[in-house]
Amino acid sequence: MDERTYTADAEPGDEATVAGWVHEIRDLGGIAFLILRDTTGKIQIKFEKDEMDDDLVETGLGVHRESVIRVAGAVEEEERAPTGVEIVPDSVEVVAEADPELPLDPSGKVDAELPTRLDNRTLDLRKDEVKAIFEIRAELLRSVREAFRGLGCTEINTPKIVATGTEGGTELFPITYFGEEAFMNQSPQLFKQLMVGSGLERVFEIGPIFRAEEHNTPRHLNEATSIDFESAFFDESDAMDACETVVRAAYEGVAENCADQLDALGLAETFEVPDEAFPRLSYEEAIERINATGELDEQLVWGDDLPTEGEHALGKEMGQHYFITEWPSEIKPFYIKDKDDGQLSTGFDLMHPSMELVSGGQREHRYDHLVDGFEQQGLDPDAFEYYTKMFRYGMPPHAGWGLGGERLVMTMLGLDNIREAVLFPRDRQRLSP
Ligand code: ATP
Ligand code: AMO
Repeated sequence: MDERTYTADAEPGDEATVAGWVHEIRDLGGIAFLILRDTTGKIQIKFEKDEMDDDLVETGLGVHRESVIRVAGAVEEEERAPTGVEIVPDSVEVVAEADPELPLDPSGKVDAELPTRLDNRTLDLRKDEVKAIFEIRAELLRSVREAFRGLGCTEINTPKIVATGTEGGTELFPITYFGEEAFMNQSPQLFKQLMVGSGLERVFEIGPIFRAEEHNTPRHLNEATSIDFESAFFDESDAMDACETVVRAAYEGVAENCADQLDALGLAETFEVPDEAFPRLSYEEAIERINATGELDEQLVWGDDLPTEGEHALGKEMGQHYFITEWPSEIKPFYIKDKDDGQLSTGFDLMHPSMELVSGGQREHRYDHLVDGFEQQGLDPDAFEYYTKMFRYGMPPHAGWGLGGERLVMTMLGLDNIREAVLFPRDRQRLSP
């Protein structure tokens, strides 16, 4: 068992045994300081050379930076120490020696490029500002789960190895499954829909999605974390309400419980929980407003998808999260229900000023319309029989959405690359570690 004293818990007057990483050694001659780091912070170990056993001084000061050591001694108050206390050691034990040459400098004094950092994530996460991202990510997911619980959802897990894709055929990763062609799932879409017709009715899933995205961009991953929601008897407006609740809860959780991490990222002063309701803009209004900014070379026309520059131009104007609703049916997937069976769909996106965060909508729950939709999208309904069949046995009207977990972290913290929000990102160049 872990019987050490965490550095943050060491109180003057205590006898403490601390263990952690050698952050820094400062040798001033007769006196030397070793700064020891653990997950809770740092503590100063003082070596007074003339007054201490030579072996102890030699072990403590001879160890390479980033080695793991265990130190036992008396905790004393010391104003000049970085945290106001220091340890005068009785014993120093080297638990795991580090090589003298490190591939990156966890003290952050020497900058490293992102690929070097991703190749050496263990060392990279010894830096407070990098560790903070993943502590915030964990808190965000915890808050999101709690919000879903407040909405009366059941958490589900659906298969990641599947027989068919749903979000467009080109982005699938094929695999071989006992001699048969199979794919890594792009979205829990069809499975979560099947669950609203089950006894569960309202569900969420937080899990990986796999997309063979061709492009290499700062906001796409080939393996991402999707936060999915689906509820029976919801329309798109109810789904947007739930989406707003969950996104706001993520911000609130981080604001409440991650003060130190926000501080490490330099965000303590600027971090804000979105307080206003997210405006809902129709697709038509959105393209009109983008055209009016004059930032695009070519004017958008009805039916165009929003180009990245268009999203940015509109995002700058909106200055906060906002929904785009009433998308043309023709550019939304087959499972999205049309509004009054017309040209407009119930599909919506939630936008952050810098990028899309969420897609969702009310779903087509009528069997005949659903099967027609497959054919119109060039998909073979027979391949999806496991799904369509259930729409013949009592499938209620329903709605839901999918939120990109890494994009939520990225936009919340103003990270400039989505890879910063993943421990071991998968992209076109990166399959290991
Ligand atoms: P020398 O043997 O070289 O004369 P010394 O043991 O007399 O060194 P000090 O003069 O006590 O060393 O301290 C050297 C430097 O370390 C000074 O700048 C002092 O302010 C700083 N210092 C001393 N003790 C501490 C401490 N416990 N925490 C932080 N800084 C300290
Ligand atoms: P969509 O394909 O828009 O919708 O995905 C939903 C959200 O997931 C995130 N996302 C990604 N994040 C990082 N890298 C990627 N390659 C990536 N692809 C998607 C985005 C996006 O907004 N089934 C629907 C959701 C639904 O209707 O419920 C779907 O998957 O933040």
